[in-house]
Amino acid sequence: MLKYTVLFLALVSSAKEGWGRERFTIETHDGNHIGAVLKSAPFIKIDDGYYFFGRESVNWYVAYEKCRELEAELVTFETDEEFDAIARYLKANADRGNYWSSGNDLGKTGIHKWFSNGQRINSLRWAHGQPDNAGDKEHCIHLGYIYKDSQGFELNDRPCAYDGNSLFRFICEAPKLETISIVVWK
Ligand SMILES: [Ca+2]
Ligand SMILES: [Ca+2]
Repeated sequence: MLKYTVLFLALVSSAKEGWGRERFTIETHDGNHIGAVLKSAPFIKIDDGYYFFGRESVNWYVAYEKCRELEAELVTFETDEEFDAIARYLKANADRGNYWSSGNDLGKTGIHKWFSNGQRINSLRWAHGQPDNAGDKEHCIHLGYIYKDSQGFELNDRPCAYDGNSLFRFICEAPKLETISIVVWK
C-alpha cells in the first residue's frame, strides 16, 4: 500500500496542471509479467518461485535468521504442487537431505502454521503418522526422507533447537514478484 501511495504522490506531483483526463494509468500483475531478465542469485527459479538452498546444518531459528539475512523467509508451501516442485528439484540432484520449512506450532501446540504468512498448514505431504510431537518437544517442520523406507520427501515435526539430531539444512523463499506498469500520455 505504501508503495502505491508513494508512486501516486510522485505521479500527481509531476502531472501537468490543466490536464483534463487521467494522464497516467497504472497496472499491476503478479509475477514477471514482461519477462524481464532478473538477477536472482543466490536464488534459483523453480516453477514460479525463487529459492535458496542453505547447506549448513543449523537449528530452526538460525535457519530463519539466515533467510532473513537474504531478505527472504524460510520456505512456505502454500500448495502441495509447490512442495512437489521442490521435491522434484532435490530428487533430480540426488539430494535426500533434511531441510527446514517455515512451518511450526510454536504459537499453539497442535495448530501448525506457516510462519511467513500465518496460514494453517493444509498439506497432504505429511509423513505417515506425522506430525506426532514426539517427546512433547517437536514444534518445527522440515522436509526429508523421514523413515528408512521412505520413497520420497515428506513433512515431519522435529525439535526447533537444543537437539543435536535436529540440525538441518534450510530452504529460503524469495518474496513474490509483482510487475507494475505505468502507461502515460506523452
Ligand atoms: Ca511458497
Ligand atoms: Ca515428528
